[in-house]
Amino acid sequence: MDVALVMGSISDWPKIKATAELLQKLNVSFDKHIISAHRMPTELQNFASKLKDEHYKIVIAAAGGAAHLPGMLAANTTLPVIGIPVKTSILNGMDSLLSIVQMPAGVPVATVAIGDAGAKNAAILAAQVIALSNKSVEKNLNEFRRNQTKEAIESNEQLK
Ligand code: RP5
Repeated sequence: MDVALVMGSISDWPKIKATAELLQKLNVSFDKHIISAHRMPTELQNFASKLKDEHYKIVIAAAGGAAHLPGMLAANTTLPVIGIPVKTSILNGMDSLLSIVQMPAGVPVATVAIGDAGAKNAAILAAQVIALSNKSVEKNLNEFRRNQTKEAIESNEQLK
């Protein structure tokens, strides 16, 4: 698998289904895991330390609230980690965003936006990394961009 798509809880899954759908559309290989930073700390460390041996190339990690999952995965691997701040009901995901983005120097997490745009951009960003060494994913990404541009141009029609 190229991408490990990790979430902190099954409650995150509906909010990042768009990530999985877009990875699938771009033909990026991935698998899904639930690993809670707080409820499964030992499992998290074991999982992160084996990622390279299992030939993953990049990690996408989604978490909400005190969202320590992306940062703790990043602390235990040198694979690039993309963090998705899950929108929470109490603080609207600002808690998740600040928990994920404000990493100490030395352990980066590439943090995307809260909500659907972030969920989709995580997949696209991961695909862009994979495309550096995968011509077929590069082709799919170029086609995705072309379609997106075409749809935006065509949306002018709706103003008429
Ligand atoms: C985080 O706590 C998860 O990523 C989730 O967004 C949040 C709430 O988890 P549940 O209580 O719904 O399992 O670890």
